[in-house]
This record gives sequence, C-alpha cells and structure tokens, in this order.
Amino acid sequence: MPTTLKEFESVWPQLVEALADHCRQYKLPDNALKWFTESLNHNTAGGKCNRGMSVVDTSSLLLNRMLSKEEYFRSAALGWMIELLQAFFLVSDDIMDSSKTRRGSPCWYLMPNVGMIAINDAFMLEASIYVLLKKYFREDKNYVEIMETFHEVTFQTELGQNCDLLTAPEDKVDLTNFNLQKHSFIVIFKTAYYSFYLPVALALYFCDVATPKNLQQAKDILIPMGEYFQIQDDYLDNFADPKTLGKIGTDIQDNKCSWLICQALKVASPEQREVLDKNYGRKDKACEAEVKAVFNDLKLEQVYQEYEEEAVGRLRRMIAQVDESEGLKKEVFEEFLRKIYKRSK
Ligand code: DMA
Ligand code: MG
Ligand code: MG
Ligand code: MG
Repeated sequence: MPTTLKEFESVWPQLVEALADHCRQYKLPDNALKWFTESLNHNTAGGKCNRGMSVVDTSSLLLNRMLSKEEYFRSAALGWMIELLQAFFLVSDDIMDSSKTRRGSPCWYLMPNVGMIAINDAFMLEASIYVLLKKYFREDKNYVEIMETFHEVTFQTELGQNCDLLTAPEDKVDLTNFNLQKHSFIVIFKTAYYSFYLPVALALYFCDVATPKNLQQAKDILIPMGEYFQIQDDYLDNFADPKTLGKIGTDIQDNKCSWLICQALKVASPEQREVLDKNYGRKDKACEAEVKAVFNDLKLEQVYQEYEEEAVGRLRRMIAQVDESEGLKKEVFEEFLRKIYKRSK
C-alpha cells in the first residue's frame, strides 16, 4: 500500500522541531527562530509531496515488505529533504521568474515583510537538508553517497536553471534561439534529476541495494519521465486553470524556451510567426493574449495530447523491459508514471 499524504505529513513537525533545536543550541534570538520556522512551514509543507512520498514507497517496494516504524520515519525524513531542496529551488525560481503565486498563495518573496530576505531563506532551506541528514544518517554506511547525490543533483538543477534563464533574456527576444533540443537539455537538468532520479537513488541507498548498474537503470527511465513531467508543466503553464494549478503561468511574458513555443515555431505560418515575434517575451497582458491566441489557432492543446500518448507509450515499453535481477522493480516506475499521467496540477 502506498503511503498517504497524511502519514507522510505527520513526520514534518518532528523535523521542524529538530531544526529548531539545532538553532536553539546557537541561542538564536526568538524572532529569527520564528522567522525560520515560518519559512520552513510555508515553503516546504503544503505541496503534493510526490517526490518525498516516493522515497518511502520506493523503499517499501525495494524491500518487498512494509516498513517498520523507524524505517518509515527515516525514509520519510529523506523524502522531506527532497521537499526542502524543492522549496529552496521554488523560492528562488519564483523570484527569478517574477511569479505571483505558488500553491495557491502569494510567492514567498511577495508575502508581507519578506521581499529579498527570501534569498537568504532559500539558502537556509537548502542548508537544512544537511543538518537533518547529519542528525539522522551520520551513522548510515551510505551517508557520504547520499550527501554526494544531493550535492550532484543540486548542481545539475542549477545548471538547468542557468540555461533556462540564459535562453530567456528579458531585453532581447529572439525566437530563433529556441528549439526542442535546447528545451530537452534545460528540462532534464532543471527538473528531471531532482524530481525523478533523486527519490529513487535515495531509496536505493536507504535500502542499501544501490549498485552502479541499478542507479544507471533508474536514470535511463526516470530522466525521460522527468522530461515528460516538465513538458506537462510547460503545457499547464498556458492551458491549466490557475486555481487548480495553484500558480499563474509566466512563461510567455518571461520569454521562456517552453515546449509550447518550440512546437508553435515548427508549424506557424509567416503571419503567425510575425505575431509571435512581436508579442512573445513582453511584460504585457495584451501581448500575452496575442500569443495565447496563436497557440489556440495552432491547436497546441491537441499537439500536446498526441505527444503525451506517444511519450507515455514509450515510457511503458521501457518499463516493461526493466531487468529486475539488479534489485529494481518495474512497479517503482509504474507508480511514478501513474501519479503524473494526465495530471492537472
Ligand atoms: C521549474 O521550472 C524548475 C525548478 C528547478 C523550480 P519552472 O519555472 O517552469 O517551474 P514553475 O512552473 O513551478 O515555476
Ligand atoms: Mg518558475
Ligand atoms: Mg523557472
Ligand atoms: Mg513552469
């Protein structure tokens, strides 16, 4: 039985308490302690927790049994460390993307009295990972491997964010810079490693069954799956209801090399191309509406649905071919795919 959000969330207050205790040993002033716990709660809790919960579920599948109370806590703690990493990325991403809302609330940097303190809060969310990792995994034989995995995946994500921002200059719109190959690199690095590969890699280490071969097998499926997930994110940025999605799309105004613009460029007529050239990447609602109209005329919603069926078919065939002799299970991947197929948020 997969874990429930409720059960997973029940671990969180203990981790906040552990982090608060860590600060108390420094005699951190009360107002700073309160600020930190508010940032932890606002930015880390309240999401779907798919990444975090999948550490628990993958561990249970790999061990082929229910987890003991202690195993549940420790695997969930690892899961929450991914959620902290995600919180760190999202707080910074929303500043860099000038986003307005996240999980149905104002972005952290737009909350009363926060502003650019959010930058330091993001750093503290990241640093919290290593405080918790040391507290709960210092004696684990895979402590260093787990820590190195967090470090490497963090660097990969930052490379992806860097390419995402460099292909989206605010002052120079040049759609000839965009293509699906660049898009693929950006999304694999900014999203797939930390969202898909990391939870399974951590579960393999947690269960002490990681080998170079099964880590590679996991990567071979989870990276394309993460690419599909970010293409969904790009699609939802334009086509989802912000109320359901919990965030207002910014990709058109931000001049992003999104999957939708890459598709549009492949099929636009010269007239449509002119509209895109004139209106994409402008910080202006009316320009954004012009671009959205072209996206609709090009039936990108349908193009996306065809892509989704093709991508999911390909992923299912890859999963069917997984060699389970190295300890991995097809179910691990099936479960990931089940959670994201046709998602609306
Ligand atoms: C997401 O890119 C990547 C990271 C590392 C947060 P994005 O800006 O498309 O995400 P969102 O749509 O959630 O702002
Ligand atoms: Mg963003
Ligand atoms: Mg971004
Ligand atoms: Mg997005």
